[in-house]
This record gives sequence, structure tokens and C-alpha cells, in this order.
Amino acid sequence: MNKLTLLSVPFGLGAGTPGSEQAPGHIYQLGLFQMLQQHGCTINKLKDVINAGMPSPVIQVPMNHSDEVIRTGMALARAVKEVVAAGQFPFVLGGDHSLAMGTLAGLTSHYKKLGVIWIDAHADMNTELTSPSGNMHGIPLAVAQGRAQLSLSHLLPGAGTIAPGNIVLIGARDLDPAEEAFIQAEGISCFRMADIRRLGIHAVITEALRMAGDAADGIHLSFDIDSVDPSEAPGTGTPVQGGLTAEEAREAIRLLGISKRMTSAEFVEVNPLLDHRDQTSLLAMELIALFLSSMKS
Ligand code: 4U7
Ligand code: MN
Ligand code: MN
Ligand code: MN
Repeated sequence: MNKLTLLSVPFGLGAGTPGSEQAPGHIYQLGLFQMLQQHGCTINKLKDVINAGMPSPVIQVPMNHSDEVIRTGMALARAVKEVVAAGQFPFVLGGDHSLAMGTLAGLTSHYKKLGVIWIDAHADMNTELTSPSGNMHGIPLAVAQGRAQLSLSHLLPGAGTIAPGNIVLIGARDLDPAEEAFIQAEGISCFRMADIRRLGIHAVITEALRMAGDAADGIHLSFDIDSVDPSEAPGTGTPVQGGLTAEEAREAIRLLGISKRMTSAEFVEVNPLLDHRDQTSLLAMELIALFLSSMKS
């Protein structure tokens, strides 16, 4: 595996509920680095990405905290671009899911046909015109496809957009009507919870790697902790019943890791303020360690 750079993004203004900005610090406090060490994983570089000091971009959209989200996204996009250019593996720890706009803009400045595996209860494919909430963490995958008015791609030299055919959704169970319509129209691959129950997580991950990866020059994992059922991951701002078991999440993450096909990853949407006895942060920590250690073995 390439050397690893951990980019922590303590940013939560893209979500409707505050708290996810505390996740990186909290997960470090709980012992992520010790756990990684036990697994024999070395982090070569650790960088905190925040939006302070970035010039205000020109684009404004009528969404909550769009300015802060765009500034953070630009800072993250540049950081991700640098990491990839240096031949290292970027691992992004959020923070809310709006930061994926930045990750994906950074990645597409390098990968021209990026595949994306999006494990989430949601599709995150609203635009500023269809968003029922006005919250930026519900739109990053539409932004990354160039379907929103907002685009980080044209603010970052070389960045492009992601083709719908290279995206695979896993764990979806709360899609808005406009998202459903778009998924149908574009034929975006979507493994809903019913599909996972029917096929099993192993077959779903094998198929997802093929669908996202076979016509791609890199595969990014975007893991939203709300993919896991709230009974095992209550500490998140937009919980939806009927999700993955923690065991299925472990198996999915392990299979993606050992496939050796992943080229970047992000973990998002843990909210320590909404958690019960750190259950969700501890699960996230375990999944991160499992992912990074299974990639190297
Ligand atoms: B997350 C929602 F309306 N679709 O757009 C929206 F249901 O990153 C939820 O997946 C988005 O947690 C959830 O606000 C964003 C809503
Ligand atoms: Mn999400
Ligand atoms: Mn979600
Ligand atoms: Mn959420």
C-alpha cells in the first residue's frame, strides 16, 4: 500500500445538527493511533484541514453555510490533490459529508475516471434546487457529477466530474423524490438494504468493486456512519432505521480493504454529541483501523 496521509477535517457546518466537527478530535482521544499501531499501520503524515484563511470564493448558493462549506471544500481539495500527487493514499476523517465535495474535486484533478463507492443511508444527490433541508451534506454527490449550480471542480485546476456509471450506492434507504428520479434516469447502481438482505454483503461488495472499478483509474470509498443501523451507531445527525449491522459494515470495509483496489477513502458523519457512551465513535475507530490494516495485509 502507498504511504498514508490522514487528513482530519473538524468541520460540521454542512449538517443540520452541530457536533460532527468534534469527531476527529474525539476519535483520536479514544485511541485511534494506538489502535493503528497495534495493527501495524503507520501514518506517514497527519494534517488538519480547516477553512480559516482561505479567500472567499465567488460562488454562493442559497443553502445553509454554503460559504464555509465551499471554503473548507477548497482547502481539502487542494490538500487531497497534493497528497495524491506525492503518491500517497489520502484518508479523510470528517466532519460532515459536505466535505466530500472537496475530497472528490481533489481526487478528480488526478484520476480522470474515478469510481466511487458510497456507503450511506442517503444518496446525497440533491441539488440546491431540490434539497428539502437546505443542508449542504445532502448534495456532495450531485456537485461531484457537475449537476449542481455549485461546482468546486472549475475552481480547482484539472479537476473534473464523476460519471454516473462509475458510482455505486450501498445501504440506501432514505432517498428524496428528486434523487430517486435521477438514479432511475441515469441508471446509477444502487444496492438498497433489501438488496443487501437478499444478496448478502459479500456479493454486494464484489459486484460494487466491479461496477465502480472496471472502467475506472481509481476507486474512492465514502463511508457515512449513518449507513449503520441506529441501534449500533446512534451518534449521527440523520439516523435512519433498518441499516447495516455493525458486523456487515466490518465485512464490507474488510473486503474493500483486502481487494487492494481502493485508492482513497473518507469516513464521515460521526457526531459525538449525539452518541451513547461513545458507541458510534468506537465503532468508527474500529472500522478505520480495520480498513487501513486490511489494505496492507
Ligand atoms: B448525509 C436529506 F432531506 N436527503 O438532503 C437532505 F432527508 O450526508 C438528508 O447522508 C441528507 O447524512 C443526509 O437534507 C446527508 C433529507
Ligand atoms: Mn452522507
Ligand atoms: Mn447519510
Ligand atoms: Mn448524516
